[in-house]
Amino acid sequence: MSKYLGLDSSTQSLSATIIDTDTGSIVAEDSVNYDAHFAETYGVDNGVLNLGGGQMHSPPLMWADALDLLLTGLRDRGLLGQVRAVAGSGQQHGTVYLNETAAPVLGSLQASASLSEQLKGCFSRATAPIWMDTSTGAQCGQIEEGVGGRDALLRLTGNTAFERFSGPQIRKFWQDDPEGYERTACVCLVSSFVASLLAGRLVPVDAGDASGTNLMDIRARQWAPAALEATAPGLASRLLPVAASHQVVGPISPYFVAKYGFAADCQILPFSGDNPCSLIGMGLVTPGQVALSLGTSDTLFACMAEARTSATGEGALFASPDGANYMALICFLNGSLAREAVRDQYGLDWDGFSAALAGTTPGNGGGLMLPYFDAEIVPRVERAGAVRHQLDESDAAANVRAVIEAQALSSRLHSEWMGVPIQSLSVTGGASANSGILQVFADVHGCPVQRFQTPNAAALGAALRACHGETLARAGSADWQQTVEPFTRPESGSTIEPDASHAGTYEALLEEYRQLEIRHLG
Ligand code: ADP
Ligand code: XUL
Repeated sequence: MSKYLGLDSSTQSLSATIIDTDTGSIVAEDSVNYDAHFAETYGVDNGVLNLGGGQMHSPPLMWADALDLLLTGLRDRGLLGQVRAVAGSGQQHGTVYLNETAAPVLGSLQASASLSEQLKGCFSRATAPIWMDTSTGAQCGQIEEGVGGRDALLRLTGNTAFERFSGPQIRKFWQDDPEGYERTACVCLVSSFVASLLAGRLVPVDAGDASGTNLMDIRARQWAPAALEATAPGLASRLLPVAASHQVVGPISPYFVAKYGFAADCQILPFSGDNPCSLIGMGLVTPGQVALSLGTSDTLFACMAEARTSATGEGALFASPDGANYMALICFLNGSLAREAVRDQYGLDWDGFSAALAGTTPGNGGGLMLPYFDAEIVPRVERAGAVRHQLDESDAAANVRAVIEAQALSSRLHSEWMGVPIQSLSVTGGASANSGILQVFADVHGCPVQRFQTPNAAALGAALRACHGETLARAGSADWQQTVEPFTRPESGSTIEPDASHAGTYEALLEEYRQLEIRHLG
């Protein structure tokens, strides 16, 4: 019996993955969609309340109701009694504001009532701002200034101030509703709020999710006093100390034992953010391992040994929940957006697109494109507009190659700051079905590319964290690579090796691309 439960409290749903580490298999996956069950009760649309002025919130009581509902379904399938430990993932950055009654209520939950019935008096703010909130621009500037500038905050916390991050949300609450802030005994993140329900007491934030607050010293993995002071008065007393991600918190609350049949000694671990959990769920526990999701946008996840930052604050830096490493998260907005723009401009389907790629040569005869079909996040480009350099717009095939080479070159160029040579690239997402695209990424990065599938990397990563932490506590040691390996194998036969004969071409093209970007973006 070695079953572990990973929960993922995301923007639109709460999901569960149960793994069996004896057989190396996923034994259950389940999900509760918020709109489907709670749109009427809580008024959410896509899980969110749009309060106007860029304020995007969610009701924490809805997350508690979803937990009761999800566990009811798993209990009825007889799946919970053998679970040794639970860990979880939460959408990053969102903040939950609890008053002083929260701790005692959590400590005396009764199985005869629901979580939301018992918790409804425990909030000093009815709703929680989440990562989609863009109302905190002014606070970002104030926090950066408060710690000595943008670069100072970047060095200290690993990130410049982002509107969606927790610190700016907290500062805005203090400014807009000082009395509400005064009534706040504890500020949780989404992750630590759900963990607290399960443990029946206030559970600290782990270092992975704390990295998304603009409040943590990224190297010390502790709250940074200068950042707390720049954010809101008395904030230190409203936060529990940052927890080590692997440190077991204690047994599950008796509420869940009585109601859902968990074993009384089932252990709870601190939850982490969805991106840090996904890093683990994709098996990235060794520096230099990188995953690339080729979806609507292209998102690169990397495991790195040191807390490096890009000089311009490109990408986000989080502590890895593996306890030792760090993760970089880099979002290239123009992923499938740009690939589809080219495909459609030339009236192709994906087969025609692939044929065009196959019929052109690496380096594209020097024809380059800056693929900003939409405003871009990395590098920062405010205004949409693709740029062609020595590239004939009427030549469909050359434009197909140009957009793919641009994306591969850009992913290499804008991950140089990590200072980690990319050893392997695991790709997922819709466009990973296209072997021609993957060959270009392999050649440009000079490393093997392999396809992998993880239905819910965040929930799987949480379950793997539960296994690792519980094993460490029980047996005294646990190995990360061994823990993740059975669950994160690439699709067999999917590895694409780089073609060494193109290495020189792409080294030269990388420099040309760099210069082209500098000329256009300064
Ligand atoms: P998201 O989860 O961001 O919505 P997906 O990972 O599901 O996106 O990817 C969907 C995208 O995959 C589609 O929009 C399409 O552009 C792309 N796609 C699907 N098949 C191919 C293919 N053969 N070649 C290139 N791109 C493809
Ligand atoms: C990352 C981010 C989102 C949220 C929700 O910085 O804002 O990915 O974690 O998924």
